[in-house]
Amino acid sequence: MREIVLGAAQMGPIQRADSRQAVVRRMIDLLEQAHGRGCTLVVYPELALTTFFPRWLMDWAEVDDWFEREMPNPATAPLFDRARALGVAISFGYAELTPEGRRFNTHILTDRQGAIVAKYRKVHLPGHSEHDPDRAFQHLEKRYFEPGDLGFPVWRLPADMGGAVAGMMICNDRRWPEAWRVLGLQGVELAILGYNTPSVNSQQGEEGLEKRLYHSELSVCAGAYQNATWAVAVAKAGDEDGHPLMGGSIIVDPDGFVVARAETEADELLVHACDMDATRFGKTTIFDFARHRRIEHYGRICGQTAATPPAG
Ligand code: CDV
Repeated sequence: MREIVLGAAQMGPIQRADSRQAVVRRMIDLLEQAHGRGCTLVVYPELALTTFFPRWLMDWAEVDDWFEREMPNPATAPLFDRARALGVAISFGYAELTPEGRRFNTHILTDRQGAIVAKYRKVHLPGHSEHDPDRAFQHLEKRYFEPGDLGFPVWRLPADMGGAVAGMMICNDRRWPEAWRVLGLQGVELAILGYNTPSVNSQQGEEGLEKRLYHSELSVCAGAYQNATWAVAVAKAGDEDGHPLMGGSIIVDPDGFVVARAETEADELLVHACDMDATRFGKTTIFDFARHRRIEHYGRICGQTAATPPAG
């Protein structure tokens, strides 16, 4: 058995005025709970260190305060130190400002010795880049971030993490089967994902929380099943300065079943022992890609963006 005892560390809301230090203390609390329950990897949400700031239209001078220039840094070092001391790998999202001045929505993964072994930059940025008066609230990810430039890589984790093949996505990526399949084509066994999803659709207020939770879960369960991979999807949830984010964090098995689900919109830990060998059956039967994929018919997937229905 190649096992990862996986902790999904859902986080409750982070207010605009909360310091990184206060947030890191909460992350360390979750880490210690996870260690107490035997976890070898703990996954935190997208933009785990701050409020979901893309809801605010800000002066550029203020924007960079929400970004990290290095990782780890003085605010996050205590989390890395504690994770290293406990022998627990961690994965979390943050806003990255590169030395060249580029801004990305980023997620990293460490090994159990606290070294960063993997970095992903969000590819599918939702929202808009200018103030949109028709929305109930703003979602300015296209303003503050560039689309990720690293693609969807996977990484072979060390033996003390089951030698698992891990990949990462961030939030909106989970709704795109292309992202899952690119990971699937590299043999992914654990798909790691964090999210900040408003409880309300800014363009369709009547949509309702139930439908939004369903779409999130549907996407993750389908992606896991169709690529025969474990998946973990971790929310930042609750009311951030009057803006509600949904919970619904889940761990999903390679058959697409939810094996653990959050019940609150607060800091909450889910734990499940994930056997990476449980991915083998799906990968060698119905989703044996080498035998069954028909790439001669998939050209449109990479050849066009917009749908082109026939004239009529
Ligand atoms: N942070 C996100 O990417 N949120 C989106 C919003 C736009 C719904 C999501 O897909 O959940």
